Amino acid sequence: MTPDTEPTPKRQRAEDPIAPVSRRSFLNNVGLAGLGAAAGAVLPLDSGPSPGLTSTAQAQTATPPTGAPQPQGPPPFDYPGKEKGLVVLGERPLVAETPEHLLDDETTPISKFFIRNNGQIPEPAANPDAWKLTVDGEVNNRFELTLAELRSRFQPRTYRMVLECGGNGRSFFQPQARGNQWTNGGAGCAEWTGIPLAEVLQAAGLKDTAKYTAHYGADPHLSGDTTKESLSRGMPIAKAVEPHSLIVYAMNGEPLPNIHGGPLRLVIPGWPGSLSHKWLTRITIRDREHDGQGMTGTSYRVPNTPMVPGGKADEKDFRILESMPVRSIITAPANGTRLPAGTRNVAVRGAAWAGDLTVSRVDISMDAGQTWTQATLAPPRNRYDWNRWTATLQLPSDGYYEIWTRATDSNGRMQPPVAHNWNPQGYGGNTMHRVAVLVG
Ligand SMILES: Nc1nc2c(c(=O)[nH]1)N[C@H]1C(S)=C(S)[C@@H](COP(=O)(O)O)O[C@H]1N2
Ligand SMILES: [Mo]
Repeated sequence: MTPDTEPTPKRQRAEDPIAPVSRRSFLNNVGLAGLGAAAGAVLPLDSGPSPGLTSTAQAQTATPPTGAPQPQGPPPFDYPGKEKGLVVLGERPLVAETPEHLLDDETTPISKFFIRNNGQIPEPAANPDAWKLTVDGEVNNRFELTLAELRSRFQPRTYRMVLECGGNGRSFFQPQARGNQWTNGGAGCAEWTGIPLAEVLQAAGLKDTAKYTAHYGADPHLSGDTTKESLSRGMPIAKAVEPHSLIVYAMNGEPLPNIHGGPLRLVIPGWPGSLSHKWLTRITIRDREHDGQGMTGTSYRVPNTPMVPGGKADEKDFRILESMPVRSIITAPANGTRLPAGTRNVAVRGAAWAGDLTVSRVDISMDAGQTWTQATLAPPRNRYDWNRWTATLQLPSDGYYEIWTRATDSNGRMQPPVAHNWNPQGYGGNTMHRVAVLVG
């Protein structure tokens, strides 16, 4: 099995009575449960959601009529140090996403940060300082450094940067794409402290033949087969030597937690999270593109020529997914919020980011995109930080509203209303995010 290709169980979320439809809707399940509890009886129910643009209210078919048992919210996530509100997308390997409303902090706390594993979670290192990293392949001086040596030989940097799973937004594709059904919560923005990979590669001395990296870590394959890698991805040298590509040992000022790859991981911002190798033990420099677990077939690849949704993939026409597409999320109000009658001004907050690019603007709408209000962007702290944004919406009356957000990147590309460029493993699903609110 290749990463992100694990067969998708029909119902990955126990609380999701009409999984295929509601997962593809714009609702996240927490919000859905919230509306169900707060306002289910007054929301219109529609049994025939149209493909593509399903209105948030139609997605409420998940809510049985009054009198029938109301759907329960997702079972609380039970993992040491993690918020109960994270939503489990898979238990083996452990994958959990952060509902958009839990991404309301400027810096995502560790307790709310999403989790994505392809293999088993290794035991925490007994002696983190003695953790060894090997750099070999197309280098003049193959070397092995402990974490303690790494810290003493090189000068650390701290940047706040978005880490985003390559499959973030996958659940918005129709027909359903293979893999974990992320809504928008396969992303977070933490402060990462580490050593620029460029400096370590410079110390190793890249040969003229150096073209591509290959990453290896200590997490056992899900099957327990020691000859197999859970994941082994790589990138062109040009990306590896960007100043923000870090070998990280601290997250939000704390030693990197085991679940996030501690004691040592890569953080390669802007590109699929799978490059940010956890439990990092070895970087091999290659003279050609890497062919490890997650590099071939349709894994982390998108078609050059738009294909028929659900059709057969011609793998020869696929290229490696590099920079992630522009995305914005509404982090407040939470989906399903009920506001007091008479509320006319609604403060809306969120975040936006754009892979290697920057965000040029964010607009929000409360009338299904007929009119848009431009949000105010806070400047990012550093490259690859997200933009926090705020806006105030004026509502003409009480009633049911959907708030939509769309960001535009520095190349003028805007988030589409529907997931675009379907591909078998559902990369690049960056539809506008929508939340439902009820006033009165
Ligand atoms: N060793 C190892 N590193 C890994 C993975 C993995 O399965 N094994 N998953 C990758 C993927 S697909 C993502 S999106 C990120 C998730 O990082 P997080 O769990 O710290 O949020 O880690 C990446 N690094
Ligand atoms: Mo990922």
